[in-house]
Amino acid sequence: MTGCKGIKMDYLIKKLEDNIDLSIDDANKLYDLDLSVLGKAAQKIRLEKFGKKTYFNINRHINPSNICKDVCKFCAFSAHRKNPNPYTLSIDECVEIAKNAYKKGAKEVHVVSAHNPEVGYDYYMNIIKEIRNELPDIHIKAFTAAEVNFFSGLSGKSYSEVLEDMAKAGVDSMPGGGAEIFDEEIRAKICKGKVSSENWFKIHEIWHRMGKKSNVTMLFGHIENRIHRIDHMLRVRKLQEKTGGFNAFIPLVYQRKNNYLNVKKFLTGTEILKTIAISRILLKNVPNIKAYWVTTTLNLSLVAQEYGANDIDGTIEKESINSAAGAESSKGLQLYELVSLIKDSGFIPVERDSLYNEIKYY
Ligand code: V47
Repeated sequence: MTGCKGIKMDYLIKKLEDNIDLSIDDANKLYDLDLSVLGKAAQKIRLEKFGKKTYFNINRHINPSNICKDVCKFCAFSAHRKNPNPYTLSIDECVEIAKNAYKKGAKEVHVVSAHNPEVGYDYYMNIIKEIRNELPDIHIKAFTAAEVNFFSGLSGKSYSEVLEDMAKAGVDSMPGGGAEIFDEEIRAKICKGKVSSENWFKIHEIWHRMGKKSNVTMLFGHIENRIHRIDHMLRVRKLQEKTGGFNAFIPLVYQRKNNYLNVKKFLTGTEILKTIAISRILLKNVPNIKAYWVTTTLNLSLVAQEYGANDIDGTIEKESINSAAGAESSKGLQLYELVSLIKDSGFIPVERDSLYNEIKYY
């Protein structure tokens, strides 16, 4: 059997069939395989781990400010020439949003902010403390490694001290943002000055060693190539071998509007599905692969359930970061919609909590 480029790939397919962990060289050849071959191998792993269950949660995103000291070229959310609407929510406003979401059934708030130096370190910690005071049961998933790095600079505290403060304030787990693409050259071109790849991993490693869980994302479909994506996944695999602290890998499809990257090419659906399938194959040690419907689109995330993905994130209620760049996600999704879409595509919708404990089968 051959791959897309006519390269003899029988030995690689055999390794996939035998579920053998792949070397860097083999991993770099995966994209040359046909989508159907990758899909079959990824789906085998997904079905063994989860059967036909697809996870989602009922959550609410809160973005306290869009004023940012960083200048990531792909970002349409932070206030700049293409998005001239700066805002900073008060702590009370953040708490009110969380309380309203909780009343409507949200079990998680996902708090991520732009890096606004004007409001000070205590503002960020107090948002968490106040939400925790008002809502002792809600899961607070908050602050990416990029924010931890920013908080460290702002306060003069070490990463460990910032992470301890976050945990004391009430953060339960960390989201996977700020990972972008780990290759240092590409990173310098798209988000110079942001947390380095090395420090992104350092922060997650410290968090994991505190007994906490986190996620990891990968922003793709911009100026990176396939080798950079494989390298990104293998770096994740390596830390996971050491700590086991990642809950989910989340490939984020780059959205092109209102930002300064000026990418002309479009990713095909095949390339997106191949990337999801490859992540399932290479990251056997990360339990969950999330096809985040916001950037994958709803339709393709439903298809991705057949290519290794077992999670499609949640109802979200209000989404600001990706919708600013063109994603159709500003108002989130209704629970009944999410459930019936998963059911109609032949899978079993299972509401999970933020740590992937099952809450309800639909
Ligand atoms: O780090 C910014 C990305 C991320 C664009 O952990 C963009 O459960 C696409 O990390 N096109 C923040 N993506 C969102 C995030 C996340 C989302 C959902 C779930 C979880 C989780 C984490 O959004 C940023 C950046 O990589 N982003 N701009 C854009 N134009």
